[in-house]
Amino acid sequence: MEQHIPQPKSFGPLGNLPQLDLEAPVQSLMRLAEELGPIFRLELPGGRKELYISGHELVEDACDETRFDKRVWAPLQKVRAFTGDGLFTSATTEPNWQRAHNILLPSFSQMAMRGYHEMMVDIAVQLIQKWLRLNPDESVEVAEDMTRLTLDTIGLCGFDYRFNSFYREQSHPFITSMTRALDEAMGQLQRLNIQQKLMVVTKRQFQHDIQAMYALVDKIIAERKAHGQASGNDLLAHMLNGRDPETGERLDDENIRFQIITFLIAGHETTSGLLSFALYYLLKNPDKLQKAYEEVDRVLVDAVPSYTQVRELSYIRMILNESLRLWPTAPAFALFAKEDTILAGKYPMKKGDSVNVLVPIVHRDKAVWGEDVEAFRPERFEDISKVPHHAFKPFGNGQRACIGQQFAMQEAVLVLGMVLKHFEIIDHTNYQLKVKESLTLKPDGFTMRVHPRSEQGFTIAGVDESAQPKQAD
Ligand code: FDE
Repeated sequence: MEQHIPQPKSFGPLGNLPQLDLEAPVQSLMRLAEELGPIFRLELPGGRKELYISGHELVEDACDETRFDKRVWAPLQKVRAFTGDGLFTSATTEPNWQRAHNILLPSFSQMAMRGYHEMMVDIAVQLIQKWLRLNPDESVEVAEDMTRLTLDTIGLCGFDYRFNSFYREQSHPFITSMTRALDEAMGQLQRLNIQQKLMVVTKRQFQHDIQAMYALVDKIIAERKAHGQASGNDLLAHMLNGRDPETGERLDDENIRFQIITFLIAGHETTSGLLSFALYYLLKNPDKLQKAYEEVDRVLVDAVPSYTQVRELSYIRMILNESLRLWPTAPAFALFAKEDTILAGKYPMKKGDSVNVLVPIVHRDKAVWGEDVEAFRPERFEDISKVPHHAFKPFGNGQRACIGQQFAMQEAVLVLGMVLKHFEIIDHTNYQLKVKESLTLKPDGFTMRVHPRSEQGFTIAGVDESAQPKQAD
């Protein structure tokens, strides 16, 4: 029998727009879900109707890849202006999605992570050194420094390019353009068509930012080609040399440009938010912080961690998973029905109809996670076989799930481990969580203090020395 789908009161041509806080749309959707339940509908300007789901049964059914596929939903459509048919913003049926997926999958396997380790350490050491040099009364802007770190990491591991963010007060010009373009893409979503047409200056800026991003990326590609394509073992080398094992085809230069921009966007905001939330939760949960200190002191016995040691930091990994449960930094994804179907045996959907998954609410479904969903309890992830994976989707779903998942986790475990090894972290402002939204989520205005934990073994000089590559070539 057809079921009723709740919808809040709507306001003429604006529809339900007044119910959305434009600065924090995901958090308004979360509140609506708490009010209206696991499925609800909104009407947005321009006749757009959107369905939002957040109950584990509905989400599990919509994650059935035989009946549903990823929809490049409205925000991603806007981002396409500069990421084209790159992995994130292409439909599964576009030829370049499968091609790039096949070519790039090996670069993101767990095995490939060993190859990135030295580069990840290189950047992590820069963060540690910066913090070691702070005076005791200075504080750290957590999300800002984590963004420096994650951007530099994907730049170095991906393209052998150094953004050198720790040596700049202002963002690298590429990031200024990228951030402004992302903001503009999100802004366009909320404007009516007529408003959009009038925003001449904004449109010109948008075009300028896109061209600036292309220019840097095209230069990186051209330089690599000039040095012989085979050089390097990073993502760019794989993009230039790789052939689709199914068809033998390569990626063309335009698509490589889109992929590079995609990885720079996808690979830094999300991971930086993850690290920031994890630090926030540790500050607010001293018993978990204590457990984490014990683990890093036991496992990280050298000044600089080895790849194997990072793999052994299992409690740190649980902390990161629990942070992703409470605040999945990529908070929503969309799916469409490939044929007419009935969602969870209750809600008829026509071919092409879609649903938006509200991940932070799925992650708070008491039916699967228990009554204490708001509690930060990394122990939920202790026994991997007991994790309700169908209700844990911080990396999206199926073949369209995050290709960078291992990369992000490897990097985040390494960095959080090193931070805790070196510093006592201090909540000197008694920070109250405020979540800032762009395409991703992060704690807004979050600062903390860091005090070096020990003099011996990991002074700046010690870090410096062991961070040098073992052999120079
Ligand atoms: C993807 C992704 C996703 C899905 C989305 C949709 O569905 O729409 C998600 C949810 C995610 N991702 C999430 C995340 C989180 C974190 C921390 C991350 N992520 C990270 C990273 C890093 C890197 C490099 C990346 N990431 C990347 C990526 C890509 C490329 C993609 C697309 C894929 C396909 O194929 O589709 C993603 N990622 Fe992520």
